[in-house]
Amino acid sequence: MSVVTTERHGDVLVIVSDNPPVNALGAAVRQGLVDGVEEALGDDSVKAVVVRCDGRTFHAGADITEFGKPPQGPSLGEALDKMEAGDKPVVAAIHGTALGGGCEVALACHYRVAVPSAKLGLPEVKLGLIPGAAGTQRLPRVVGAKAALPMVVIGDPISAKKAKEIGLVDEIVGEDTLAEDAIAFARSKIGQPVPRSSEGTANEDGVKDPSIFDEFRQKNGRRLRGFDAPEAGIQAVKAAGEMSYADGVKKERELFMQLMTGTQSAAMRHYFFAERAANKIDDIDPNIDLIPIRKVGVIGAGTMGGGISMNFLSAGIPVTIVEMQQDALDRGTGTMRKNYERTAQRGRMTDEQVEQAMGLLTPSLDYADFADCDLVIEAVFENMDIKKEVFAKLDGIVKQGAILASNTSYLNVDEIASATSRPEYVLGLHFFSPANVMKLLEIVRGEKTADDVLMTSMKLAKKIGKIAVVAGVCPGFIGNRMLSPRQQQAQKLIMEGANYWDVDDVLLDFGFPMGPFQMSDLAGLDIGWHRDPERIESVRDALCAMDRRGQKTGAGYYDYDEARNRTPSDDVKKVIAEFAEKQGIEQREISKEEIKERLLYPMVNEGALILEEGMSQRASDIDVVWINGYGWPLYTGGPMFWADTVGLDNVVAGLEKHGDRLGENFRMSKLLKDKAAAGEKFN
Ligand code: T1G
Repeated sequence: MSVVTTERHGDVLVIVSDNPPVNALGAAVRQGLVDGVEEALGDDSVKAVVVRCDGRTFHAGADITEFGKPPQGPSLGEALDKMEAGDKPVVAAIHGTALGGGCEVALACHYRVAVPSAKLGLPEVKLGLIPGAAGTQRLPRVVGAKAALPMVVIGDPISAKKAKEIGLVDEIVGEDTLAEDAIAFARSKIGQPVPRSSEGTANEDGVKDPSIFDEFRQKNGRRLRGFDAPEAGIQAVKAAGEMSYADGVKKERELFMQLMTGTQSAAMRHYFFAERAANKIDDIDPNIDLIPIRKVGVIGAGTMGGGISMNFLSAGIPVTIVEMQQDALDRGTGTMRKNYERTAQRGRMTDEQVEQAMGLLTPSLDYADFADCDLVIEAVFENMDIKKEVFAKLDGIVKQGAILASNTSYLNVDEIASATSRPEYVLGLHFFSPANVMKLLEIVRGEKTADDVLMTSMKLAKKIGKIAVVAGVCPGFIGNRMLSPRQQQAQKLIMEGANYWDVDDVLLDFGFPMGPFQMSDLAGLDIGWHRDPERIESVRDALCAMDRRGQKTGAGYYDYDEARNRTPSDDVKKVIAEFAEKQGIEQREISKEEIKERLLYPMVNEGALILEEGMSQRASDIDVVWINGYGWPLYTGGPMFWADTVGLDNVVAGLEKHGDRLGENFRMSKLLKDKAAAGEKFN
């Protein structure tokens, strides 16, 4: 059965694609579109054409699984040129998400109609690419360079309403009458000259005011730092105003191919599939019956408890939140309301949505109110005794069959489960702070955690908008366990003479949002400090005693000006040197290359240990954790994909070269060594 068929409705020919799950524009679909257009143009009784899709969405892009393989059948560009060149009106009938190549199909049509819920976008930049089928040349000619820039360079989709406003969509039709409305629209255009996007002139706005391109670069500099595709996107949109259509398409192709053959796009396409693979639990039937989660309980209304609660409230799931003291409870619920109101002020939520969310919250001082919850999450102090006490109490109150979850960031979930009579219903749900913002969720699978409990949690994670990864029970699970060797090396490096600002700069230049010493200054050096200025047992104690407690005191590791710009401090460098001397550590010059290897290679090794111990299902899950939880730069694909691009043999050689500097408890992963020796990769 062909993935593309045609239907006659009087003098209108409808070309229908049905290529689940998202009508990706694979070779068969492209061929089908060409055949459909040729049928329409070759039949005089056909006066107009509609292009539409069955299933959940209009074409959602090129078939990413085809990338990197030899191209087959007609290219999308060829198919679209054929579609646009005819004199019979071609109408795109859009529902779902017309993305990437899908949006380019719509642009090659002479008209576009969409249902109200439809979205249109060019997200190629999120795959390290730019549109490759003339999207960067047609879009500006239809909507102008200014409106095209964010679509091409940021890659977020826009609503059908917004698309109509900027002229990308000609008409919004009935949500349930797309097929017939599109045919009627096409019929209404019979006999009129067809408007071709490639002949549009809206792109002149970028010619009249070329400053829009630099303004766009400035405005988005931070979020685009390190990525190659955004700049290519800007150049392609600019070319649409400066070159003929044909030359602009050539320019786009040249930029596209540079990106397609680059590491960044390979990394970001890896991540696209890695994020989706993380949802899959290899040894559990995906169709297992789930536990209905109608009501959630959260213990603790502090930063974590409040943030965790907001995830469920925003997804329309009622939450009962319990604190020990009324003032702590009031403070917590007040903070949640303030967070929502701030989101509403930014226009990302309406006031009634704020009331709706807060209306689902039941504050309480009594554990008994947890009795009918289907899931209870504790976010209390990170102390095993306290956690076990809480779980034992919950076990006696919460109905049988409910899930009891700990938000612990490194404690042993099996030990916590042992405090209950229902270890099958216990697991870890490790949210990252701020819990209502950070996408990552580590789902910690206890030894006894039941399959339906685990799968329910994974599905629930997606429902509350989290990117979840299953982790095994080990100290720090996946993320924090790999952070630990990096932190240890950072401390060792500065004691051996490395400049602490070089350590930060190496991670900044690699693409992290900031380095460990900047991070400490931001968080405050006095977190967890014993507060006795006479007791100086670490560099941090010394700095706190000097009142250098971080940005909030204007100085920490760095000196800060009123704009919080950081400057390295010789005083701090001296404090570190004195400590090193006291510990008899010989200081030396340390290169940025050595710093980078000693910060990142031990992380890769720890990731390999996690894999060989079965604490993570797959290497790509580790990439998902680090990209979403710790700011590992997306354009390198995550620690394990990055190690593959470095070469595992080079990683092993680097670790062996640094030998005992990696610390006495460093243990080389056998999996890493074996893969390196066999010339294999993690992914
Ligand atoms: N190609 C191949 N498979 C795709 C795909 C695609 N473009 N999009 C989704 N899938 C698979 C996905 O792997 C998953 O598979 C299933 O479909 C459901 O996806 C020439 C070069 C459309 C918003 O970047 O953003 O066009 O896990 O779980 O949450 O200029 O998928 O079930 O086996 O994400 O409802 C540009 C990518 C490509 C859009 C739906 N297009 N897709 O989200 O479902 S480059 C994109 C999405 C391009 C042209 C250039 C989302 C979605 P499985 P899902 P969802």
